[in-house]
Amino acid sequence: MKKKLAVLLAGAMVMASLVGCGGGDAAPAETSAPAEEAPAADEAPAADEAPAAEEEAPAADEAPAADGGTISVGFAQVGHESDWRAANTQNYQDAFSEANGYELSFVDADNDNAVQLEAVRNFIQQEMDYICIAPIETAGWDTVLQEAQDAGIPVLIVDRSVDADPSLYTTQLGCDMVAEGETAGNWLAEYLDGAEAKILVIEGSVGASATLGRTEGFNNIAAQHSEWEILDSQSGDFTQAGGQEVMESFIKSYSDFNVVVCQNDNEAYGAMDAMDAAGITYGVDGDVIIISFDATHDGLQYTLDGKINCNVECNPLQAEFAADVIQKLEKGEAVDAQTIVKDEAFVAPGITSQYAVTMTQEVLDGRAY
Ligand code: GYE
Repeated sequence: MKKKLAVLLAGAMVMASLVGCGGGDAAPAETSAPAEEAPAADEAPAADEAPAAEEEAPAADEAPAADGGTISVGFAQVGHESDWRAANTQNYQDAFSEANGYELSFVDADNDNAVQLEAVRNFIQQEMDYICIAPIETAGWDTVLQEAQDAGIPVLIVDRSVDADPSLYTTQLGCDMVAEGETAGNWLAEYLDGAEAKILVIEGSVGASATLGRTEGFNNIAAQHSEWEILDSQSGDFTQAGGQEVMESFIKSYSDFNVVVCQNDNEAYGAMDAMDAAGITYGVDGDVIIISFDATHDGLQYTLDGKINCNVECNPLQAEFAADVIQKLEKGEAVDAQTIVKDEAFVAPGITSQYAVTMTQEVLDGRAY
C-alpha cells in the first residue's frame, strides 16, 4: 500500500536517526535506500495532513497509516521457547492488529535459522511495507539485510541484536542484555558480601544476543571477584526441558556449588525440578542461590515464594516501540537508531538491595505476563 512512500522515507530516516543519536557507534549511514520513482501526488506526505508528533509511543488504538491505507508488517519471530516469547508474540499480535490498521504476517521460526531467513526472504518477495526480525542468532544477517535494503523495505531488528553493519537496517530495539548480566552479578556480590561462590551457569540459546550479553555482563562482574569460581556454563536453550537437562548433568558432575544462574525463567523451572529430584535445597532458605532472568509472572511468583533469590527483568512488551517507529516513518519523522527497553530486577522477600526491588504480592499482581 504505502510501498513507494516507505521506500523513499527509509533512506532519509536512517540518516536522521543516526544524527539524532549523536552518531553513537553506528556506522555512517549511506544514502542507501534506492529511490525508485517519485511518489505520485496522492502519496506525498502533505504537511497539513501529518498528525502531530507524539512524545511517547502511540496508544494501541492510534490511527494507522498516514494515508489511511493498511500497513503490512512481516514479523520473523524466534519461536515459542519460553513464557517471555509467548508474551512478546501476543504483544505484537495485539499491537499490529487489523483494527489498528496493520496486516501482520507472523512467522514462528521455531529457533531454526534457516526458517527465519526464509521467512524474511518471503517478506521481501511479498513487498511488505516493513519487516521486523527478532534474530535467533546475532550472526549471518548481512546478505538478507542487504536484500531488504535493495528492495527498499525498512527493517526493524527487535528484541535481540545482530552483528551486521547498522546501516543495513533502520533501527534496533530491545533490552540491554549486558546490563542485565551486570545487574545479576552486582546483586550477587552485594548478597554474598565477600563470601565464596561456586557458580553454575545455564545459558540461553547459543549465539543469541540475549545469551551473549547476559554472559558477558555477569562475567564482567565475576572478573572482579577472585572469591568466585564459575565451575561450568552450558546452554539450556531458553527452555524448561533444556534447563532441567543441563542441571541434571551439572548435579552428576559437581557436588559442591552454591549458585545457579539461569538465563531465563523457564530454565530456572527446569533447574528447580532437577534440584528437587536430587534433594538439593535452593532459594532464600536453601543451600543454593538461584538467579534468573525475564521476571515473567510465574518467575516472579517463585521469587515472591523465596525460591528464586533474584530475578532480572527483561520486558517483553516491546511492540508499542516498534509501532512507534513505523508510525514515525509513515509521517516522515526521524527515528532513533536504537531504543533500549528499560528493565528492573526483583529479589525475594527478606532481601534488600540497591540493585533490585523486593518482591511483594502487589508487584506480582501488576505483572500481566
Ligand atoms: O530472555 C528468553 C527468550 O531474547 C530476551 O529469549 C529474549 C530471550 C528471553 O526465549 O526467555
